[in-house]
Amino acid sequence: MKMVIAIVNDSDADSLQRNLNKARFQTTKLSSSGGFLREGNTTFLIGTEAKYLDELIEVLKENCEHRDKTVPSMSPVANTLEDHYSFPMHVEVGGATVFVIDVEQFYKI
Ligand code: 2BA
Repeated sequence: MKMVIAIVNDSDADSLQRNLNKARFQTTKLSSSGGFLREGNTTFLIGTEAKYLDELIEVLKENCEHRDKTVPSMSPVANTLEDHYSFPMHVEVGGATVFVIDVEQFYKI
């Protein structure tokens, strides 16, 4: 069994959850925020049998868009990072940041 941790843009979270459910993946959705931009994002925990992993990755690819973000020079994020970066700064966020972990044991008690 695998545990997939997927960090996605808030704007993609609802349609992703709908399509994961439609494909019969069980999910837990957590509110999270990125350490760099300090904006809200959404983290999905998805436990699945290893044989369904490719299908799951496809659903993530289909539902998570890449987005360009600009960190303006007046942003609080910029103010805390200005020693190391020049602003305004462009970063590409997502589609999804995905970690796949082997599950040693799984219980529903
Ligand atoms: P944030 O930490 O807010 O990062 C947003 C985007 O800013 C990142 O997009 C990346 O393009 C850029 N970025 C992050 N750290 C940077 C740095 N030190 N210097 C320059 N640019 C930087 P993504 O890579 O697509 O990440 C989207 C979100 O996924 C992240 O939001 C974070 O919440 C999560 N994430 C990404 N990699 C991670 C990792 N290795 N471990 C834990 N969470 C991660």
